[in-house]
Amino acid sequence: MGAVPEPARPGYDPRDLQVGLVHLGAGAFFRAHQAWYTHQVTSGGDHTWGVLASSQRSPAVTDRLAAQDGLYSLLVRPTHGPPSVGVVGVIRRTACAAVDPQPIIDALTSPDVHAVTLTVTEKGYRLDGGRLRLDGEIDADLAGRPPETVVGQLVRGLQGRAVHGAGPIALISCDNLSDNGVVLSRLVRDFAERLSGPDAEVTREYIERQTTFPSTMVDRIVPATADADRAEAHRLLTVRDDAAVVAEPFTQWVISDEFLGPRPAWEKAGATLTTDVAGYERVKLRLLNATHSLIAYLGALAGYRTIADALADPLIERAARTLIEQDTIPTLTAPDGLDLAAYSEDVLSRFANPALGHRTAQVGMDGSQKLPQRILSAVRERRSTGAVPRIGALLVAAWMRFLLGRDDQGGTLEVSDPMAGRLVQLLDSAVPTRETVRNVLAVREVFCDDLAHDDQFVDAVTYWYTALRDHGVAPTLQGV
Ligand code: CS2
Repeated sequence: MGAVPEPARPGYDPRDLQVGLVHLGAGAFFRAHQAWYTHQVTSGGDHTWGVLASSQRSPAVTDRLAAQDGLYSLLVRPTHGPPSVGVVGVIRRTACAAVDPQPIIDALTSPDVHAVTLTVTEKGYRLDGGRLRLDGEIDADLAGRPPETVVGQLVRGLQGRAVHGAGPIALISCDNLSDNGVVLSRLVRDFAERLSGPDAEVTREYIERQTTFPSTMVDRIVPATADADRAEAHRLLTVRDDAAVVAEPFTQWVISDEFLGPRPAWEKAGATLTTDVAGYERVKLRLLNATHSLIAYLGALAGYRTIADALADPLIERAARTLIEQDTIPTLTAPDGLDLAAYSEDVLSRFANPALGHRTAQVGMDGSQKLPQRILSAVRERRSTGAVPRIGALLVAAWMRFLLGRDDQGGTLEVSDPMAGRLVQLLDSAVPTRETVRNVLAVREVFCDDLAHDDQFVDAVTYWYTALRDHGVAPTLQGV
């Protein structure tokens, strides 16, 4: 560290840190969010929260971090004024599950480790209707191979803790899922129930008595790092950083206070420890994430590359505001007296930050995994009062058009979704439009069993889908 210039050093010596946390999913979001909070706690003098950061599939990020002794910089880009940079040193070890999960299991088993945070994205949970999707991968993990699934890795770690008496642990989901802690606890239990062998019972008992699953709401806009960001970090730091991440200034972390053992004092870094995470999570998913997805799909179809450019289009802005006012705010109860209208305004001004360069294609990815918690539960709640959530239907229709991979000018859209193949086949079929829409709404993994049978909702989605296809985004939005 001695030769590294001043701005490129954290205010503590990373070599002093003991590993007390494991993180699964060492992508940009983790480095700009959870690791940043832990960095603040560490800067305050508590050196017991070094992190083992792991990736699931590709070792690209963890290799880059390892080559820099875990150090990386966080570039913060405000709407106005110059960016700032800070160096984070809490990542002390790295591992990639696809290469070798053993270091992750070993760390999970260590008595010095007291919590695990997860940002493995919606699809990393392998959900099927809120339960664990029992497929060949899970079977193989259960049969005892080095675990390749997230839940398999966690349960193997818990098994090690149970056998070695390693003390309690908190497993903290930080993905954009409603009731993410409850979801994770169900998945872990679904896996553990199927364990066999001499440690199975003691593992299940350990899960019941010594494992907690705090739910969380996480919020920070973290676009994929671009070359311009790396160049800016280089300029500010005076050293090159291949693992730099970029974020907006805003950050929020609400955590359910369910810990049986020690935890980092994340509240000293601004996190909120509370008993009402579900209320915050619902507000964030419906007011921020649903609106983000709407802007992303409409924007991409209209030919806008970034969220800020898309939102600068008055027609798209109006659609976003109408979604909030008519379809999502009416489904929400504000936690702790939060002002929902003011919250929504803040969200829109964060989206408008042009310095972030947040791509519509990035927010548009994995729609099949995101729409259920962002908009479909709100759609159901509106339908149960008899209302037809028009802009909610527009969001679903715009996502369907986006999946076909062409914008209004015929340009190619970058589509990435684990269910794209199957959905595009349904969308490309020769049946009448209303049937096409109904067939997509009948995909149970996304829409459950109800929405395809709701004629008014099918009509609403068909209306927007037809308008987007026949006229494009701008003329369609005149009708919002
Ligand atoms: C975005 C989120 O990519 C997306 O789907 O909506 O990553 C969003 O930027 C974060 O949830 C903000 O906290």
